[in-house]
Amino acid sequence: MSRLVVVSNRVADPRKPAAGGLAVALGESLQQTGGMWFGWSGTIIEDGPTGEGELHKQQAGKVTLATLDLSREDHDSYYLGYSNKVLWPVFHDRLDLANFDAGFITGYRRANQLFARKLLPLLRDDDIIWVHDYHLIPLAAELRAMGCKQRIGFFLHIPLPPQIIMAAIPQHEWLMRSLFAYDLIGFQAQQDVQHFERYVLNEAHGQALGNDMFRAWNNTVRASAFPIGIDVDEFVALTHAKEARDMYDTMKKEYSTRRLLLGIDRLDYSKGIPNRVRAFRELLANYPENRRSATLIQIASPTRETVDAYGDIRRELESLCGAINGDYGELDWMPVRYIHRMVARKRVPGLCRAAAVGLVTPLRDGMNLVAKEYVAAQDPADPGVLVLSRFAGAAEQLKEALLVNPYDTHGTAETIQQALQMPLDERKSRHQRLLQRIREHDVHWWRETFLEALKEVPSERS
Ligand code: ADQ
Repeated sequence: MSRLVVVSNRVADPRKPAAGGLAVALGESLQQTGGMWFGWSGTIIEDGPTGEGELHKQQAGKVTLATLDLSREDHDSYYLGYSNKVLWPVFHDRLDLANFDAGFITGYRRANQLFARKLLPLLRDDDIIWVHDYHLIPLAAELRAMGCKQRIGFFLHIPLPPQIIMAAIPQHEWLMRSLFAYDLIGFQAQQDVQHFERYVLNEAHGQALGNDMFRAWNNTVRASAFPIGIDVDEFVALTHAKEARDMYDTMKKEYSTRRLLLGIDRLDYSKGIPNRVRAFRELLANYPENRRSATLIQIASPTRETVDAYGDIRRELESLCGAINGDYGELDWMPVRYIHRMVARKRVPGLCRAAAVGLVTPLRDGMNLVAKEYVAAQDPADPGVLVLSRFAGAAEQLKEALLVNPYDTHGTAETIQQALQMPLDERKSRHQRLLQRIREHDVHWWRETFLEALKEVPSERS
């Protein structure tokens, strides 16, 4: 059996239970065949030379963790710069937030070359390599330039933007050409594959060969949708464990006469949190029966705080929540509880189960796992309702959720009201179908289907 090599910006120790669903899924796969997980160590060397970084190797059961330090300059231009000030905003359709500083692309290339140079000597001939996410788009091209012939797959966790938005990135052609150094590209949604196809046909003047095979720049690649899922069994088990039950009991007691609406996100501008809060304000304004009753709990964990756009979204949200609480709050009721912190993973299912409405309303999202976690945590006998943005990848699958356009404040408020009033029978039948869908396409399905496809895709190199 060939060895699996996973490459991602960050590396997690698969033996540690706290790591999230994705880390568990990849770790599990690595444990099965024995494997290697390669990425940045998380350490930044102040004044370190650019394009250099010490390699650390550590054994975690059957898995080798191989990690690299990065110099401050490489980290800031590759990670904070090109990854998070160019690729993240543009791939989420936010050209207005992109900063095309010329130094960023230099650092991004340099860091990817460094990754390739350090990874190459660790590889065996029959390894299967699986690269993750936008930080590492050019990694296969760099490896190929150094003679690497192994199969390499790539999974993009965020959306691929439409051709016309992609084309705004000064290096768009180089990025797309780099993707053709892989054997298989996995996207979250069918829509991403369509965006890829449009780009290949219209911008690269390539061909769609059928069966998800594409040809451009003298290379052929397969590009398909592999929607990521959660570990449903693990999440259901977590829901019944003590921490989650305690959380559920506390919430039910505290809000015994009230209806809870819940949002859990990283505090990222792509998640549409201010739009959600505005829709909630409209709900209170238009349907006064919800005052003193419906309560929005918004948990937003800090993320990428050194990037300016993240400070701006934080200030916007704080002022919005303050204004609603000022306008509608009573001595014994605050409409919004905004918590700028991470909730312990084991408590998340309890919170989800206590909420009558799950609000997952990103302006753009590759998939969104919270939507699936919310469904998994519900009591099938009395489930809550998922309100889901049509712009999340998850909307292609979760058709029984109430889909909204998060830019449409009025429409979203109307849909929240519909969710709050939905009869039990309808809630149950929608939930049953949703649960079935997330079970059919769980994280194990995602990993196995991707790796199977990577092994089978015709490759011109090996
Ligand atoms: P993210 O943008 O991080 O991931 P998401 O899919 O929602 O988004 O996953 C977040 C995970 O972190 C979930 O498991 C959630 O429970 C947890 N989480 C988020 N905020 C939290 C908080 N405040 N407290 C505790 N836990 C919190 C990227 C893409 C997504 C894609 C995933 C996986 O942007 O579209 O679904 O990768 O591919």
